[in-house]
Amino acid sequence: MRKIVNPNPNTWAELVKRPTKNLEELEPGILETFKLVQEQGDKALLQLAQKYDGVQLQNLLVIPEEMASAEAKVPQELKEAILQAYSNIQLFHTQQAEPVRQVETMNGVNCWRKSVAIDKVGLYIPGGTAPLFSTLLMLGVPAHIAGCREVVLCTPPAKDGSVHPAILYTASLLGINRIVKAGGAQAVAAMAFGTESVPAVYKIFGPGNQYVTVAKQLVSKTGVAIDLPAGPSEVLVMADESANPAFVAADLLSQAEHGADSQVVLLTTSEEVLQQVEQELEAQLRVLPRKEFAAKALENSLGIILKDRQQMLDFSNLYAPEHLILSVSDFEELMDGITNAGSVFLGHYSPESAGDYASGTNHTLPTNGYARAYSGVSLDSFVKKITFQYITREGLQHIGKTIETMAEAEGLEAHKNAVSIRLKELDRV
Ligand code: HSO
Ligand code: ZN
Repeated sequence: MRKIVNPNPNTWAELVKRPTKNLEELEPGILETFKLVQEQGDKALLQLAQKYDGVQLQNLLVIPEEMASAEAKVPQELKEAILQAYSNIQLFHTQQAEPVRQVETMNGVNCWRKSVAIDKVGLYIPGGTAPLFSTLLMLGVPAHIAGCREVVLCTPPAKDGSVHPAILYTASLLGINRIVKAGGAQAVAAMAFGTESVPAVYKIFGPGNQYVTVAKQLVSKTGVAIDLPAGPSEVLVMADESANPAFVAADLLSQAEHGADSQVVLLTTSEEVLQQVEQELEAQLRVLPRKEFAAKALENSLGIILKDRQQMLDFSNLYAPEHLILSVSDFEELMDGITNAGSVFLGHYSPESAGDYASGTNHTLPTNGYARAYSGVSLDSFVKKITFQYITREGLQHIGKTIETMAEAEGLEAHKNAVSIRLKELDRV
């Protein structure tokens, strides 16, 4: 962890920059993959599973027998945990539904807005070093509440052609029955363009490696929506003297273990706190199974001493962390000053892991400073909001003149006429 003491505020803009990678060089290969999937559909997916996942698949889609046997492989304790998390996430996201409110802006001019599910969505769940069935809950629960008619799930198969049982168990809870054994850019292509087995969807969700990220960006240029511009995970912790250094170190490591490119930041006003956290980091890191990733991530990470709480808040708002933990005694005084963050964890007993798994909030969040302008995934991400209006005869008589005047001033005669022609008819009767 790079230690920085009282950095001059005019250096902050540099400090909050994430270590970025240039991913443009991946584009040609990904476009090749797209072409293959567009031309050969399922056949391309099977071929690419062989090439990238090292597996000769018997079937591209998970079959009911695989679903049934997965259920038996998930330990009871894990099932119960998944059910508890499901229930909390469901409760929190159900409350996000927006009621239809009809507004009469003028006499006889009625406007309202209605949320309508995105008909077809695609969820990508990475395989690789960790089977993120928790991410499937975070995407599948709001998709289910929104009422998306077609939900496809793509996830790369293991070497033996299987999909992790916890992913299949979670999918069955969510009623997702089209599970495609495909990963990487080819999975994104399949969901964007469609194949014999994979319906083309309107929006693609989910994290992934660099290939998946670039593939999502590329298909988004063709009119398929994507959830968020994804980047490596990050957490920023503000800690004061009341913080427990072991807790703080554990929180920092919980993000650092995601990957070598994760970034964690500690802000404190106390030299002593920083020192103690550093000691704890060392001790806890040593025994972590994923210590290689975490150690690499810590190399890109920052421990910063600032003058006071206001500076901590200002720095954090500039950084716009995906996750923000306030390990301070008076978080109530700080929390209203937070303007940029994906998800916030208050006090000493709200670890980020709670939001990652089970408290109810969503863990698909804006990284890389996108929290300045983007929100995390929520029920809103799975619906479009359609506006309606109904204008009565009297309504048009009330509002007509305003429209005519504005249309005329913009030089748009046909617009004006669409009102005038009706007003004339109303005058006649
Ligand atoms: N912290 C990750 C989500 C996750 N953590 C899944 C554990 N499993 C999102 O930034
Ligand atoms: Zn996490």
